[in-house]
Amino acid sequence: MTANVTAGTLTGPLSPADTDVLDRYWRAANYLSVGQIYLMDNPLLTEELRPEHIKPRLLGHWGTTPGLNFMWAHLSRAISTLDAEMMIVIGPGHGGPAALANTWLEGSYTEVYPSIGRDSDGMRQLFRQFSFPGGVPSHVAPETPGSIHEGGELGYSLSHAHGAAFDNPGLIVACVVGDGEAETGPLATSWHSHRFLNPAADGAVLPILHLNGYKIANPTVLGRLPQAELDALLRGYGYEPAYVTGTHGHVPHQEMAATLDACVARIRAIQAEARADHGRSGAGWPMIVLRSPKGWTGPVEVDGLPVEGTWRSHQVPLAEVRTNAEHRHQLVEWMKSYRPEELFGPDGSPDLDMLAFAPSGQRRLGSTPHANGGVLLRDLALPDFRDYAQAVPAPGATTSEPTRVLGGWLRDIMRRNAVQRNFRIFGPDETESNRLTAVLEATGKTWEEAMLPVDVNLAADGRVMEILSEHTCQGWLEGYLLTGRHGLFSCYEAFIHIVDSMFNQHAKWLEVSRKLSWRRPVASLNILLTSHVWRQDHNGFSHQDPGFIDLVANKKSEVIRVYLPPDANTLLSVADHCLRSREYVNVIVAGKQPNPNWLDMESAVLHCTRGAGIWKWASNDGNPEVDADVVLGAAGDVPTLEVLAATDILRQALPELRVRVVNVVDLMRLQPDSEHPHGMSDAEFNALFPPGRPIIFAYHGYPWLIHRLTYRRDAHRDIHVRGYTEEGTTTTPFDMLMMNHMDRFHLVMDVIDRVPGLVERAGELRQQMVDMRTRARAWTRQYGEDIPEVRDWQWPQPTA
Ligand SMILES: Cc1ncc(C[n+]2csc(CCOP(=O)(O)OP(=O)(O)O)c2C)c(N)n1
Ligand SMILES: [Mg+2]
Repeated sequence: MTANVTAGTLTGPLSPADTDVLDRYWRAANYLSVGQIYLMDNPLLTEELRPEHIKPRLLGHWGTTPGLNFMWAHLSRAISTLDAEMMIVIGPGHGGPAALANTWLEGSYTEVYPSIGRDSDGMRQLFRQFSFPGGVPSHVAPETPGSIHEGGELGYSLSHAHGAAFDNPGLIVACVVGDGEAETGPLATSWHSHRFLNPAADGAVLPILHLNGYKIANPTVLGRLPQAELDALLRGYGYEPAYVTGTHGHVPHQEMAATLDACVARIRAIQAEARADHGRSGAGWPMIVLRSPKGWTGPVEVDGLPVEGTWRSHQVPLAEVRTNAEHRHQLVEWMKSYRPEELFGPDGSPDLDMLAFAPSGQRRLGSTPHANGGVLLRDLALPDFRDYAQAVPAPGATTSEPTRVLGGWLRDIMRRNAVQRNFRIFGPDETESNRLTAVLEATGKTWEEAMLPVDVNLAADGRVMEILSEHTCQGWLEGYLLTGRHGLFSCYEAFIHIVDSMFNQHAKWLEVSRKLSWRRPVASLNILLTSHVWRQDHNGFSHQDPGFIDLVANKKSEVIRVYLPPDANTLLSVADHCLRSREYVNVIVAGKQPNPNWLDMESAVLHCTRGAGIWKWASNDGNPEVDADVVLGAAGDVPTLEVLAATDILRQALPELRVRVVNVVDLMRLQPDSEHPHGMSDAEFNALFPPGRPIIFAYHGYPWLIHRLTYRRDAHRDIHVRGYTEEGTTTTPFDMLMMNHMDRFHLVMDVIDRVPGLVERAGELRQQMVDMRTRARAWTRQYGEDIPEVRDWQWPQPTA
């Protein structure tokens, strides 16, 4: 696709008057951007620029900003003239001044922040607040209207943009990709995203590769590729690239306008074709490559060194404006080169003619409701999870694969929300491996490419999104949630670490958004971790890592929740809670292997509502006059089973020992109520874990986290935690437990060692435990599986 222009000519869709409007708008946005980086007073340069008008700390990123301003001006025109619904995702989010300048110009900003008016005082405040203590961040942050993407950490723009486009058939998401950003792993894989975008039912993404040639201090790989290689690369990714390369006068405007017109027409043609017969157009999606100088229109040279068009313009091209009169002079020249007198009235208000192409109302890029997804969010229609209850005639009497049970409920959520089209499940090729297979009875796995007879469960309009890129899954889901929909990411526990940093960024986004009254709450990010550390039977050490929970626990307590349901019914109850919640990251760790059902549904709901509790049926304390000698605590399905097996041994061998079993589903309950909204008061905590007697706590993950969460409790000195201590390999489930000293025999030994006076009485039992470990280990070595008395152990069942 080529625009109807050749470099150096003025032919194209724009009349001279149109070009003038666009150019003035662009100049205004550039003026406002420079002003934000430098000035805290004298916004219209009505007085001579003096040092006290200049910010003492010059912070921000100029280099990317003029290109972003150029795009915003042209996207606004396309929205208006083509009657298009668009939103923008800005990969190089360090160009915050651009988003702020444009939202102020188009009026979106003042609507959200009425104190920053569209007049000279508002302009002064707009400038002053930028990157200023108590002001607004330098990036396209949650504070910025029209944004779902901060861009502080580079790499997620395209996956966010696609997440926004899914199930939004009328929306075009313009996505600016930095040419440096394009070198990141997450961005590199996300070029494949359009292979999962259904032109019939989804919206479109229009990538705009911002080829300004440089990063902070280096050229970019894509910027230096020979044109033919760049073109081949992008075509290989399935795009039809259009190049906008003019840099002077009216040419870039004509090129960009013609190119955008053609791209939108192309998108509409692809969609119309697909929507007419639900077929797939053979042609690639359009994309734009904007090859422009970094720091375009900024100082050409500073202190004798080239700046415009080089990496030197990345941040603040004139670094000493306050102290260096020559720099100050250059700044004035630079700002005046935009001819502010043609752009703003004497009162500082933007000239209305210049806004001729700016859309109005919710069509403005800064006002699209899609970027404030909570406004559009509708509750999911959730089937009653109790209908999926596993029968539990007695604790441990039946067995289920928890995630398989969850899959049945998820299938029916898919069905009930098929018309709303606001629920998707994401995963890196693991939905079936994680045993959520039943969802595929309700929908397919999205696939837009060729299908072969050997393929199963693929569908062009599927709602299970599988790509072998945890980054892309996470990015898609974040984009989907932030635009007002619901979803679940299911992932092998060890590999969720791949998105550690994305989780961090999303949690930060939520933390800030919560404080902004105009941002409406979005659905929580639900992460189901299964195929977890203790049951990596097919794999081994590489697949054994429960550390994501530790990372999650670092984030502000307001936005994070961690659940470790011990069985199928508790998993259903927890999942229901999570899919109803807003503004959290919920992490659920649940096994997929056959696991005893401990709680009937009524008990499960009570237990999950409490978040932690004494399992009376497993305990033999409870008489108020003779309380527990020892508390056995558990968090996680496998630890729960081991604790119960250890309890069984203790109750048989030492019937006089009073054992209390406490199970924790909601890990954050362990924290004090001053630290986490779910935290227990000290009284509640002491009621479960009475101080002064040993607490042996078996935990799913790295043991230190339990200490971290409970260090303020009176009972802390009595808590002894067993967990995963980074001992792993491909071996049997019980051998894994023995390697990490969390097996039932070791837990019994811990009890004997910790309960005062017991070691003297229970020497023989202790020795038996040592021997049992030896026998169990030897059995695995001889027979390749766990010793039957461990494998077949059951919680004692009531005799009929
Ligand atoms: C993942 C990540 N790594 C490093 C950085 C630090 N950083 C900020 S901007 C930048 C250069 C970005 O270059 P590009 O994407 O080309 O943006 P532009 O040239 O438009 O400024 C870098 C490396 C970052 N923000 N995120
Ligand atoms: Mg760049």
